[in-house]
Amino acid sequence: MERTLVIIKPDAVQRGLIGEIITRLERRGLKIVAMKMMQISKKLAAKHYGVHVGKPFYEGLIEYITSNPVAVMAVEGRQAIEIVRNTMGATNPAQAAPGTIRADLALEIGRNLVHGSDGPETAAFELGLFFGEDEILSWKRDTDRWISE
Ligand code: DAT
Ligand code: MG
Repeated sequence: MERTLVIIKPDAVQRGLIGEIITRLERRGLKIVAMKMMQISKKLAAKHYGVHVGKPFYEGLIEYITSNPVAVMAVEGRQAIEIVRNTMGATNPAQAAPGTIRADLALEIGRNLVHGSDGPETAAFELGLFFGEDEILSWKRDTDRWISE
């Protein structure tokens, strides 16, 4: 089964949307295999957003993501990476499809509530940044057989 990293960003935590976002992911059938609250350090943020170094929004992005607590999760499911990205919607909420988290709950690209890894290599890298091996649980859910063939 595929695993991906989800970050419920500081704006979502401040706005009381942790439950709403988790609910949307859970209701699709994704399984949470790790979860914690944390405040991201500058060092961790720089690693996580390393691909964006030098872009005009980089400094603001680091400031924002480290400013307040976030909730981070590892979620698992068939095609979890793509499913999470599609549930989140496009990076800019103004362009996100209605029904997605970013379209339904956000207005601006710099306050887009949620992060999801964008590919298998990124997912493995990002999960490794945020979770130790022993923090990610392999557990059997009784509804699994009703969600996956
Ligand atoms: P995503 O979060 O959808 O994977 P990304 O990896 O391209 O998007 O960018 C990471 C975050 O950086 C994104 O969630 C919001 C911010 N960002 C990206 N492009 C931006 C821009 N043009 N202006 C302001 N913030 C931007
Ligand atoms: Mg990205």
